[in-house]
Amino acid sequence: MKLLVTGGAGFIGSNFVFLVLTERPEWQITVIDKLGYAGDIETLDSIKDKIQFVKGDIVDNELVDKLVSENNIVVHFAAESHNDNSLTNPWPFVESNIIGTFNILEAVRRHKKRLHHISTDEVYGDLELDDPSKFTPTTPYNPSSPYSSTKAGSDLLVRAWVRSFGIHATISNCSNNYGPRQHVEKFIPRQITEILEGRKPKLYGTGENVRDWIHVDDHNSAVIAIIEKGVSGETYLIGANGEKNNKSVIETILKLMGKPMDEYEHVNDRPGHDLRYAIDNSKLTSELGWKPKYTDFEEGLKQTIDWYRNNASWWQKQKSETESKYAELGR
Ligand code: NAD
Ligand code: TDX
Repeated sequence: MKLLVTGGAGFIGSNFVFLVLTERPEWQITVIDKLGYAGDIETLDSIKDKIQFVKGDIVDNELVDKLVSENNIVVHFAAESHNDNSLTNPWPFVESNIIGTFNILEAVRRHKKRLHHISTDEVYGDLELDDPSKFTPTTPYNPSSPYSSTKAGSDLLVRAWVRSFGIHATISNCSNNYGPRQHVEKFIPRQITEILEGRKPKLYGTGENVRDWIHVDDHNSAVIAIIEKGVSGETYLIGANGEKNNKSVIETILKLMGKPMDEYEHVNDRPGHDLRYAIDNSKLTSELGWKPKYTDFEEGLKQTIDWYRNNASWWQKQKSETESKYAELGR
């Protein structure tokens, strides 16, 4: 099995590479990553002899064509991934998420390779807090932000290439990931590193917004299951029944870090802020027999906090630029 992993120097892609090297050591991995602000080559330093790394942009059609032709399956993580950034500067999202995915699809079609496309539950829009339903693979698309709409666009391209050109592709839409090596712009690492730097966590709006948290290794073990057992043309929703509101997540982080649970600030809300996401994972569990390992959120958070405590040199490079961007937005 020869895998081309796009975005493998980012959060989920790098954790995927580490997991595959442990669980499927016989698979060969080539990573393509443009090493944008969220990609860090140092993340892959300890495994650099076990993979091939190519610094490059998926918008570069010729490079994508060559790399796809040399591998059997593309596992496509590369994307601009942060909602807040998409609200200040949407163009890179259109470029990487839509044009980049188009290039990959065309190369997969030309060379008759397989694609697994990584996407998000945000393509479905949001749910009311008291809505008993969850997102399923047939929920209509209704994205809210430039980020989620470009991810929705990329999913629809994949579906069209399956139907019109018969390419061999699967899609997964996962809920919010947490774990080691996540950029400090994201909610959980931002709060952990604010506390480690002696400042208070920052809660958008009232904090009643709900996210369905899953450990990154559980997301990636589901991706391995889909690569091995998934049916071409199908969409799989990945989630681990981890619904929590943002206020309670901040309180738990404060508690685990030995701080008073009310020691956080309310900051400006995100425009168009989605209220709630929730995944029905029954297709994945029943058809592919997948189960999450991290069923205790506090335990997973504790390990994540320890990782940030022990790896300050990894995240400190990102921190001041990220916080200056937030300061301009009053967030
Ligand atoms: P990330 O921002 O940490 O990493 C993205 C990586 O892609 C970076 O290394 C970046 O340099 C690279 N990249 C971006 N544009 C590129 C381009 N044009 N060419 C080459 N490389 C490029 O993001 P992440 O959180 O690891 O997300 C990975 C994927 O998972 C994305 O597709 C995202 O939509 C999806 N996803 C994320 C979550 C989450 O909670 N973070 C949940 C569900 C789905
Ligand atoms: O400082 C903060 N305070 C805060 O209250 C930040 C950074 C966020 N928030 C809130 C906004 C969201 O309700 O926390 C929640 C999570 O925020 P993000 O980490 O920015 O994630 P979200 O917008 O939910 O999107 C994430 O999950 C789905 C990923 O960034 C996406 O790539 C993925 O598709």
